[in-house]
Amino acid sequence: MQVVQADGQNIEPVCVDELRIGLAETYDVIVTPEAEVYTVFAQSMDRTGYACGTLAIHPGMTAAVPALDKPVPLTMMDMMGDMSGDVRAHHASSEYGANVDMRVDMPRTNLDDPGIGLRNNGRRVLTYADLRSIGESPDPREPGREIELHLTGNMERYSWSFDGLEFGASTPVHFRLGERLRVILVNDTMMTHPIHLHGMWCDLESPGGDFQVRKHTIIVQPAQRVSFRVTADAPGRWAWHCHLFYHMHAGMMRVVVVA
Ligand SMILES: [Cu+2]
Repeated sequence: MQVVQADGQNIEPVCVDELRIGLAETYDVIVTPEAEVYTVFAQSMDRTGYACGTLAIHPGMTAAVPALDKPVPLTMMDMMGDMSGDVRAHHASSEYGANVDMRVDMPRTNLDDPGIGLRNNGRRVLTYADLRSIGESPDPREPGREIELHLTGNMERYSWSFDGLEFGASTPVHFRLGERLRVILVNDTMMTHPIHLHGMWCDLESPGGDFQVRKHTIIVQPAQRVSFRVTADAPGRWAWHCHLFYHMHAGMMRVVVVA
């Protein structure tokens, strides 16, 4: 597959065998058939089920359907981050409470990780390091300030939150209309969260802080730190949340006010 768009935005084409799609993410791919019939196969991340379709030159043709991959346990990197790295996280005081059962002190910043269950599987798997918007940064201004939020939870209580504050206990995040700011997300949990910002684009940065790709939903892997730039060009109140419904509903949601 040649991936040509991410979240509806043109990217430098990249060829892969497989890609992970977080809830709300979209990818557009071009397939150039070399055989007459293919199975397009999509398995859930927990490997309990799949959907598949057939791409063929004539109706009624079928191709082999692969077996589900085996579930893979988390690694130390998924729980501890990068212990040899030099990025240290600072945790808000609200992260020290019953809503949070885990904090990552040394998050990893690598974007070239295909994620849990997709590492070293013999296939060419898309990673965020492969995604490059075509052209220059849509807003070349340097960010005027930074906002850091941590993705938090307590697995046993099934509580999910930002900075340890469930939605009902939180206050809005304020963006100033017209500003360019940097948002840093640190995942203090062992789950993979697709974080969706309404109303404005997220311009994902490389680990070195260079503009890489424009998206509206950014997967944050366990123990990972990502940063992106936002141009606050949409006045109003916007939802910002994990797109896994069970997480959003349990509290991993904030209101962003742009004014
Ligand atoms: Cu989530």
